Amino acid sequence: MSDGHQVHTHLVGVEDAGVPHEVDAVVVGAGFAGVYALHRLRTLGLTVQVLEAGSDIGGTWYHNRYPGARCDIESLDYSYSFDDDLQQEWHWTERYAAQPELLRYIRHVADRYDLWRDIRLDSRVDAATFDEASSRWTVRTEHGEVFSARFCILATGVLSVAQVPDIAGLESFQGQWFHTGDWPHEGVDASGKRVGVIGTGSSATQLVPVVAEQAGHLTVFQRTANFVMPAQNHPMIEQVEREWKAEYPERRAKARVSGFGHNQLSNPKRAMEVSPEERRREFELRWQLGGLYMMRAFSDILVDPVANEECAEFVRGKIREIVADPEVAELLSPRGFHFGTKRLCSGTDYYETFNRENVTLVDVRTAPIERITPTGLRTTAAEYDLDVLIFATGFDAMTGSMLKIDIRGLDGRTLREKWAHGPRSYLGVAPAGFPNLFIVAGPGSPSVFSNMVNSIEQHVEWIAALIEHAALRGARRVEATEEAEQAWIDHVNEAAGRTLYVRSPNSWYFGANTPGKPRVFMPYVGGVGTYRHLADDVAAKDYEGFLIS
Ligand code: NA7
Repeated sequence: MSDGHQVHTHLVGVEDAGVPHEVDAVVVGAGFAGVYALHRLRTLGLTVQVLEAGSDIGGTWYHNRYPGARCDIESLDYSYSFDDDLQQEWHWTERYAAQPELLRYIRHVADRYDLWRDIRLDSRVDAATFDEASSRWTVRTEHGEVFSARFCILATGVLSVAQVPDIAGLESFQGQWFHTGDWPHEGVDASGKRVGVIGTGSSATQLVPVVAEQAGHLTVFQRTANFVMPAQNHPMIEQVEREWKAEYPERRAKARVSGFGHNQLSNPKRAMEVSPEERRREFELRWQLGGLYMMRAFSDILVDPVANEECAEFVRGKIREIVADPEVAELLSPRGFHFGTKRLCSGTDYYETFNRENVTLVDVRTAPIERITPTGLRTTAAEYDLDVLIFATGFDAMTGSMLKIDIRGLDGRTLREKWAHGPRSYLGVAPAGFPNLFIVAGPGSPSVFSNMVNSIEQHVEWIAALIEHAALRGARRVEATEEAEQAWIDHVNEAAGRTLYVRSPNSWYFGANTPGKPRVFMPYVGGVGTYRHLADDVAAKDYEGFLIS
């Protein structure tokens, strides 16, 4: 592994400050999206500067280092497809790669395609302004570096702004506290300690079983029980890898036109058209396949409340089978929202962990957290002494990373003003009023409803093609129209309206976990294949809905 990137990570010297570096495109963020955007735009002959806030590339897989962190899409799917040599050469050691392996992979990609020299680390972007006279973006970092670029590409990630809830007394806590999305590099020694975890989403459900093994005692503070599928993770099976790699062209093609951008088996049948025995068999099969496969047990799981409840009850039955104490099993059983409408979790031994002597589940819905104390945490019902407190409390999802930047488009209007009532953009890619600005895999696109790497590749390639198209026409400005944007928003809402998501608005898909955020359903649920088709159709019609001048 080359460490060549360090050569390019210098903080700007005083002599650089304020003098714009001219490039064709600035890419903000060096996760999977930013790294590929750099590679792709470079192949067009563009000069590109990637600006990354973190001290390494990897985005999500750089920051989320908590024990147990791994992806919930099989790695043979959750990986770049743009170069067959890359996908043939790389060997994943597990069915679902853990965070360190994903980080190694993305660093390997940067090495392999000589990307480090155009990536600046420790360079958080805090402002981007469109200049109408030159049709260029001026992008500033927190250190005062200034870049002038024709195009600005936001590859800032959808789950990258960690949220610590505003609970009174945190500053008084004498133990150590951490957020899963900002985990210390040296790790956290929980051995023998009294550990508390707040939250029971994807991060917590991966972390809890691992920490339970080390901690003296672990207390899990649960506000909402989630559906947690067994990941059924295991070391990579040689034959699976061989077959998958032999079939890569077909498998990638299938993923691109599928609903969610991967190769998971979808059952086209409706749940209630089959017998109770067949339904149970199918749910059981999905439980054994593990991870997110349950979402595709029947075609109407996310549409028909009756089908959905059948699935939910099957999972609750599993919880009752696994968890020895019936009261704990009931507390762990999700109720009050439809299966899958809060992000489905995929973990290993999550429910089993609550059979351990050193693990306690505390319901903070009926007895909410009152405050953090110097020695631990107090709910309205009891006090808990803790040495370590872990916030697995999620992110300001989908828009947070963009709205942290002072982005100004036409007439000095900020993105924050434009998105005051929820994110708006054409195809989830281009906000009207912000020429030459593109968003990768953000709100209004399949994004978190898909295999992110697949959606990232689709977006980056589509954006690159649009930039190339503009360049061939000698254009300096590419801009979505308000009408096209509105029609797209209508379509996004109409697609969501056909599903059960809109009936369970208490999720980060709606921004419900972030105080003061507008409650708007953000991702596009029409399907990855449909989205690709619609985006390609726009391109085929000479980028209908864009003004290119
Ligand atoms: P999530 O899925 O947003 O989960 C956060 C959890 O933290 C969830 O259980 C919340 O309960 C809980 N939470 C948040 N604030 C509080 C307070 N104040 N008190 C008690 N409990 C709280 O974040 P993750 O990091 O697990 O996962 C994010 C995504 O990453 C995931 O969906 C995957 O796509 C990958 P709530 O449900 O709001 O009642």
